[in-house]
Amino acid sequence: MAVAKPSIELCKGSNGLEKVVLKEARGSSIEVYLYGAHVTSWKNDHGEELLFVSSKALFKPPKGIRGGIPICFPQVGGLANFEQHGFARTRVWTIDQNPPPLQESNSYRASVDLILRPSEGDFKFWPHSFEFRLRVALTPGGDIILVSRIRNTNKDGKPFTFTFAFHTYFSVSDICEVRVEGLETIDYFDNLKGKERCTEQADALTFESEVDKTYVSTPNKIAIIDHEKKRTYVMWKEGIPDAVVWNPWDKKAKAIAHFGDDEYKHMLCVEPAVIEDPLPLKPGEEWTGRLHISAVPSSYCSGQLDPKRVLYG
Ligand code: TA6
Repeated sequence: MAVAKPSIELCKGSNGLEKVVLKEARGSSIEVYLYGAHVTSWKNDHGEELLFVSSKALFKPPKGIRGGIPICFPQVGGLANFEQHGFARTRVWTIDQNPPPLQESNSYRASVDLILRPSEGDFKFWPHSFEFRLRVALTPGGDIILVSRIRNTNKDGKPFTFTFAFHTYFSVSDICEVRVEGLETIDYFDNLKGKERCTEQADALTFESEVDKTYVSTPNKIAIIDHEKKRTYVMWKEGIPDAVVWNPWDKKAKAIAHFGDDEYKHMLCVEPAVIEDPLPLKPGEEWTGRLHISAVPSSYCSGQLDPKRVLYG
């Protein structure tokens, strides 16, 4: 339902978990849970859901929520003493009432700032102090903007390195009718072939089987075209060099927790990430990574809309 002016509301979501709901005047909205600073909904002016969240998603600590935009930090992937994709997505963040000013070229009226600092228990996993600030914003036109700021606050002078991802699950009508533009000719590690390094030969990514690829040093603009819905997601990223493209397909879908067997048909992960070169921070240093996604109508069929115009126009 459209609201007269933007609104920002803290309320209870699934299982009584707290969430912040951002609404814009024309009807678009975003929902972000304090648990994991996890965006679980991004709707356009018509109330259509643009992110995929599994019907089997558990909104219940200590597991992560399957879908939306999980925050992967301090590491992407799995290490022995670590939860898969790090612990940021399974911690309760707090609202940052007084965030440091953020240089922002975009204009928006509805936003919330969240912050995560490690607990005593986290030092077992990762012996470093940090402040992770996440801004979630909704523009008047219905775009979503996420800005991550990670600062090393170690008092012992120790630097640290981290890997990171906005593990974004896009909702698509039919994975077989989806193209991704902007990654052609880019090198990638094929996570299904022992991270073998390859170069993307196709002039656009299309999908007919499981894919799990980490594209490295990618362009900052990537387009995900949902042919059936005539919708293109245009992703701009800054300070985030890599991007993971993942769909589990049918066999892996059955093996994944909190994921419906057929749900792979209606989702695609395109995840802006810092993976190839873990990012070093000395005490006092801060990294900023920005992600801006818009969902635009696209009459892309048999080359009518040239997605390159979307990317480079
Ligand atoms: O980003 C792709 C990936 O690493 C896949 O290999 C798969 O593990 C996926 O993430 C899901 O991870 P999750 O921890 O959310 O189940």
